[in-house]
Formats: sequence, structure tokens, C-alpha cells
Amino acid sequence: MLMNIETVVTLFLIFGFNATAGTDCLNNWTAHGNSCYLFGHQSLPFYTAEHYCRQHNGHLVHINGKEENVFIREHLRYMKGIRWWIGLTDDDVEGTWMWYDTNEEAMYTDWTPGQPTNSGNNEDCVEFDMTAGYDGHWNDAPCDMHLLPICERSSGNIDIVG
Ligand SMILES: [Ca+2]
Ligand SMILES: [Ca+2]
Ligand SMILES: [Ca+2]
Repeated sequence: MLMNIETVVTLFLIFGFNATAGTDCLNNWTAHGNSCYLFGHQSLPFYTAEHYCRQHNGHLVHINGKEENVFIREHLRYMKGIRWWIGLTDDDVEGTWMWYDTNEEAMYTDWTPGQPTNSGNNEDCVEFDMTAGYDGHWNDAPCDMHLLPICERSSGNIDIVG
């Protein structure tokens, strides 16, 4: 397990470094894989957070699998904020979790044990929660909560760099 994390961190450093050198991502965005990520500084309701990301030509992060999930978690360990929106919602059909950017059902998930709870029949949006007890896993929360946005956009020419 330790080896895996080290490998992932090493890959992140390599990709991050290359991408920075190739300026694939704008200044305040973080490069990883074929994407750029913006970790917002203002807490917003879910749909306002999505709008914020769209204004920056992105969308709330779509976590495609474990590798991307680990990258996000490792990055958030060094951030001040502890509760962050990701682009996942069951707003349309309760219990069916869809990625907002592609309208695809989530294949990979990383729920905190015991979640999702749909507490108060009012938890339709998903946060990445660094609070003790959640420890960097996912939780369904009310969409009108004010949390920090994690935006993602594809990086243009990372293939040339990599
Ligand atoms: Ca992604
Ligand atoms: Ca729900
Ligand atoms: Ca919950």
C-alpha cells in the first residue's frame, strides 16, 4: 500500500513538473494526467460552484477512477479547506449517482463507510470531506451547503509534453 502511494506521488511529481514546463495549465491551475485542476477559495452552493467552474472553462471535478481520486486526496492534504464539492449528484433519481459534466452514472465511487445517507431526504450532492471521521472520502450533502469547488478542465497539449 505504501509503495502504491509513493508510486502515485512520484507520477504526480513527474507529470506535474512536465506540465508546468509545458504550460499546459493556467497559472493557478494544477496539472495532473490530461487535466488541469482549480481548487477554489470561496465556498459556494453546489450549482453555483459548477457555474464558477464553467466560467473558468471547466466543470466540477469528474473523478474517473482511483488514481485521480488519490491525486485529489493527496492534494487536499496540503490545502486549508476541508470540505469540497465534486461534480456528482443524485438530484435526478434518488440513489443514482451521475457525473454532472457527462451525465454518466458513476462506475467508481469512494464513499465514506456508512455513506451515502441521504439525511433528511435532502442530500443529493457529493463532497470530498477531509474532516476527521471522513478522512478524505466522499459524502452526500445538501446541495445548498456552501463548500469549496474543485474544478477540472482538460489540458490542451499535454501529449506533446509527455
Ligand atoms: Ca477527471
Ligand atoms: Ca440523495
Ligand atoms: Ca451524508
